Amino acid sequence: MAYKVDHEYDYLFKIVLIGDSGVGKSNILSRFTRNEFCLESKSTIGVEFATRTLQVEGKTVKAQIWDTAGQERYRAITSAYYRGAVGALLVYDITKRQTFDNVLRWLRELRDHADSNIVIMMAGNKSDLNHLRAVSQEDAQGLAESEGLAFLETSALEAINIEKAFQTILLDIYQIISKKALAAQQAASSVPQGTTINVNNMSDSGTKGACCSS
Ligand SMILES: Nc1nc2c(ncn2[C@@H]2O[C@H](COP(=O)(O)OP(=O)(O)O)[C@@H](O)[C@H]2O)c(=O)[nH]1
Ligand SMILES: [Mg+2]
Repeated sequence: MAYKVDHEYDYLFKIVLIGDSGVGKSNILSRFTRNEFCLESKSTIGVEFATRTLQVEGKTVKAQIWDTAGQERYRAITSAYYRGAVGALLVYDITKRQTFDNVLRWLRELRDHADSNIVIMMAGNKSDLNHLRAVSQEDAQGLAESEGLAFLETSALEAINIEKAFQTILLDIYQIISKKALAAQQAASSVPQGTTINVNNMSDSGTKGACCSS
């Protein structure tokens, strides 16, 4: 979802939270949108998404961040969850190796269900529990590089890098979108006004008459 509207905000970006159950997705969301943290583990928070409006490169951007509501436990995330998402925060727990090993599974899930241009940030959460660390920064950095992901370690508990993680995703999305808008503008202005483009002449394309009649 990347709509441009007139009031309230310039852009609305849908971002999805993914990763194994218990890694801290819901607390990352509550930290970012309400500056709250909850030590008790509640599998289902119940909200589908929460929003926060912030400035990105002088534009007002409304981030609409979707939480799984516990569905990841049952591998029951539906494609509706991913539909229209322009960003993803893929979270693992630095104290649980299995949650890091599953990052590749979540990436496959994204490739199957989400837009191929989706901006992905991998977050190694619970960085406050360094004494229990089971995933090194080097391993994570290596995976991020080979998969072309941005990467940060975060702590929802201590509010470390939560802002930065979302700011980075939103900035990347904004830059992709403004580049696209610029390219579209340039393409439009490079066609002299009043020129007729006859689609039916493009007979080799295999799309003759598919969308236009002359
Ligand atoms: N120490 C620590 N615990 C965290 C952090 N983030 C979440 N937790 C705890 O991890 C558990 C699971 O968090 P939750 O947000 O429900 O994970 P979710 O299943 O991915 O949504 C809860 O007990 C949280 O309090 C963090 O950054 N540091
Ligand atoms: Mg949750």
